Amino acid sequence: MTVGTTSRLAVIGTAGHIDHGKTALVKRLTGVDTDRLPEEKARGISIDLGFARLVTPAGVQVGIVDVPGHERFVKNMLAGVGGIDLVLLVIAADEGVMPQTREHLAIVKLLGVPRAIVVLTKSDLVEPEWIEMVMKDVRALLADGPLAAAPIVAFSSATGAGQETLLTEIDRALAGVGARSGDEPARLPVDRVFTMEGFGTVVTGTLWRGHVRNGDALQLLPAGHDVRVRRVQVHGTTVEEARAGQRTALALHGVDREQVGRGDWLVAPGSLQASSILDVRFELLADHPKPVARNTRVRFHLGAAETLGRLVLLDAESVAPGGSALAQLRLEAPVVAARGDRFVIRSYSPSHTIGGGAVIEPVAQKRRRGSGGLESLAVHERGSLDARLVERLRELDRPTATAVLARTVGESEAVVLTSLGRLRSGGEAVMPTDGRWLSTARWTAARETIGREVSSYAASHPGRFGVMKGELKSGLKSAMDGGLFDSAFDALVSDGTLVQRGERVRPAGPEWTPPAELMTVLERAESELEGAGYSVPEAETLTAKLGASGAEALSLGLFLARLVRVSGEYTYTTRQLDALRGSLARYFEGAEGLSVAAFKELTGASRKWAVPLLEHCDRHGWTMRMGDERKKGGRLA
Ligand SMILES: Nc1nc2c(ncn2[C@@H]2O[C@H](COP(=O)(O)OP(=O)(O)OP(=O)(O)O)[C@@H](O)[C@H]2O)c(=O)[nH]1
Ligand SMILES: [Mg+2]
Repeated sequence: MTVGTTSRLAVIGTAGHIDHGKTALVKRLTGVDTDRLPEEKARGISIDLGFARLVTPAGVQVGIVDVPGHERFVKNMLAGVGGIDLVLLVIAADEGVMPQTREHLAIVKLLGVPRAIVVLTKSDLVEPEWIEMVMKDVRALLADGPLAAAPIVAFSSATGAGQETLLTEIDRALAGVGARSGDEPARLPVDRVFTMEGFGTVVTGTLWRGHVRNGDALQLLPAGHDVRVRRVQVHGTTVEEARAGQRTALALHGVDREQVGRGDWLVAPGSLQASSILDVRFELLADHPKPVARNTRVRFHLGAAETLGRLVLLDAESVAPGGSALAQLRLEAPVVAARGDRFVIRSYSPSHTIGGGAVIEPVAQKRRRGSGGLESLAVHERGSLDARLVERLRELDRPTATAVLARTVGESEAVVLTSLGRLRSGGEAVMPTDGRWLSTARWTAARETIGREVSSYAASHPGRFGVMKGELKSGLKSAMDGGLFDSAFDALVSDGTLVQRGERVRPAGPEWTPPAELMTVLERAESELEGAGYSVPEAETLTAKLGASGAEALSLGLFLARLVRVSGEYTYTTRQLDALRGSLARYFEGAEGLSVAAFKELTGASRKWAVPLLEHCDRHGWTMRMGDERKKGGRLA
């Protein structure tokens, strides 16, 4: 069998009560007995998922997932029906509608399986009038639901009666299956894991989204392992690429058999994030016997995963049968979800399906009841993409990449980018740094806060050009994110609102001139230093001599580059160092090497000053240390 790019592919799942003939039906259609476990053979029932392939008369390559009907294995059934295109709801004509017929039907509806065919099996065991009656029951069961128009086919695995009609109906149903978008990030729920000679760990599942190629890097969630695809199979054939909607087997490099299990996800790296807390819309089944309380222990089913946890209602004390509520799922282990994912909720013990719903926030924070924020959740649930993005930007306190925004609102990057462009034109969003977005409100507030801080510093420190950037940033640490500070600061400087000189920054406006009194003190400092030759006084002595504004004047001198700090202890005037540089240049005109002794002679300073001065000369490339001597440095013109 070859799977060409033009082949049409689809996934079909069975559903229905135990012993109603699902596995016999699959065998009749495909020749494959999907009950392969010894225990399944011994007990004559299906326990786990079974897989088979079928090519329909119209040439559609179909992967069939056969599920168990036993009420104890609904968990396994749930692992198989996610992502299918068509369900065959199997009802034995002799028994009619039974408990798991109802439960499986409820699950299929909760998960939003888009197409169904009802197959009345064992038609050979009953009279035609009886079949008519069962059909009526089925019509009543499906009435008013999304599957009300599903065809009903009488069928017998024993005689083959109805087989042609069934295949015709399958082709008719699958004719409506469009190619799923392959452009989105890949996402595959793992429903089976095994090892294969020569290929190591192999996982299978229905590819929900995107495409997977040989050699692709993927992420295994929730554990977070990085893996590489070393072989791709679709419907049993090795291919270059698997696309959304196909039964896919992937041989993986980078994980052992023990590190992968049913319920895990393979996703495009970075496209989804695991979380134990989700915000959801919860719907209680209409035939549930009683309301569900505010805080209920439940089993959460999404993809092929079952996770225990609590369902906490957010906007109601309880939900009545047929009703719904905003709710938070607080789970005992992280799960991998996307906005809009459909899920199923089962009771904890005894376990049976009670409802389900759709994910609103796949990665949520614990919400306290009555703490508000439900309006925002409502926007995320039902709002337009623009509205949801505005809401998301409002919640984010730093410029955020388009890809991250796309992930958190559960839409493709291209669509999100278009919407952001619209929001920018409308003045609701800004892109302060390339490819990162922020709400206009946060952006304006950040700029104003920085501007205010810079102005107030300048006003209270007239002797300084302005505040140091680092000091400003750390002072605002609790008020704004570091990334936001950097972008807002850069923008303020580049648009001329702030003026930066070195590390200091002040508001634009009249030219800054240092106060005259301070300049006088600085001039006194200069003459103190120059009066001492190269044997300048130590920092503390100098400051003490200058009086109260001594330290301030020295720091002004450094900022104006009239003073230079040579070491922790010694500061010189720029003029002194220029002169030193000149003497060195002249010295090297007549000599190759400079010893410490010669330097002492040149400067008239003792070792205490000579050593830090020489080190300063080394640092500036005026001299170059070679053993005990200095050579002429490259920067000494
Ligand atoms: N006479 C008759 N027997 C059938 C037909 N379909 C299934 N059976 C029998 O019914 C029994 C159960 O069939 P299965 O196909 O295993 O039922 P199932 O729905 O897969 O059961 P689970 O997977 O355990 O839920 C078997 O003994 C089958 O031989 C049919 O069309 N006619
Ligand atoms: Mg079976």
